[in-house]
Amino acid sequence: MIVIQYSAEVQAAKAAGSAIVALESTIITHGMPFPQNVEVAAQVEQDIRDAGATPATIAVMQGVLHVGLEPDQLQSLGQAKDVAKVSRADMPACMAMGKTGATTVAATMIAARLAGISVFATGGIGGVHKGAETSFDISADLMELAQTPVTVVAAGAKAILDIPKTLEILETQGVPVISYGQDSFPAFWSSQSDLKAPLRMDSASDIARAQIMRSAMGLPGGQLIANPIPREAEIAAEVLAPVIAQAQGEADAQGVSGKAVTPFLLQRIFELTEGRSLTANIALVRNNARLAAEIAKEMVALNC
Ligand code: PSU
Ligand code: MN
Repeated sequence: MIVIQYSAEVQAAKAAGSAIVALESTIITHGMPFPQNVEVAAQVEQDIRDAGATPATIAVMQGVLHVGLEPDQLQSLGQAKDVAKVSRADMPACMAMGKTGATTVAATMIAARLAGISVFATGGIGGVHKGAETSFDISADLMELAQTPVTVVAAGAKAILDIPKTLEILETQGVPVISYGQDSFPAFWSSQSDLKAPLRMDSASDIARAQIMRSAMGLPGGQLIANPIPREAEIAAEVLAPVIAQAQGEADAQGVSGKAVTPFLLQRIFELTEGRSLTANIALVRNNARLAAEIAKEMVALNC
């Protein structure tokens, strides 16, 4: 039997049937350095509360699936060393063996579904890595979107990924990819890319209706909402391209592979941009949290 440990506020929100937004924990343990990781995680939770919803940060701690972390739990996770990064393949093993693991987008979606939460905010999703034609490195996040009914709000996908191939896999898997408020698919640190998103929506209520329609038609899976970074926080694609190329070159030269690739690239880009990438990352996660809260409130309104 799965024991889910809810935080006090998530427990109360579930009892009241009010809006809840799931948050992942890999971004805390592998995506940002301490202490900014804990500060940002707490800030993002507060943004969701300020928008009228309840945050549920998800992680496995000593084998227990936590949906919503108390402040001291968030602190200890943010400082813990050698926390595993758990995705669909490793989450059950992590729980069965009583270990601690930070959840990726895929694992967070699985936990959200188990907890009855249908909206989730993050920074960027995993995708198809550059060179995937030889490495076969394609994130399990993409297949999760095809099978687990959770709407995921992200700022598009990072330019460390092969974005055209990422969009192709999502299309093949039947995942709706919806840009919010613009035609182009946003590129994480930059609000625009030269790729058009397959779908565009301009309101949280349309996004909520589309997810509900998908489920009503018996189609499994969620939706990817690509929410552009606020203009004032973006970094131009031309500035980032050489930085990404350098980080990718170092990863290849050092033989970094598998699940270590994304954290390695993020860390190197942080260093090479002297922290600017992190400032942008924080702005876009907060922006995604606010939109996710609006979608979650619309879902509650439509479902009753
Ligand atoms: N992309 C980011 N920041 C992140 C991640 C992805 O811009 O922190 C994390 C997310 O948790 C995502 C995971 O689900 O990396 C994808 O890892 P992989 O490519 O190994 O599936
Ligand atoms: Mn991978």
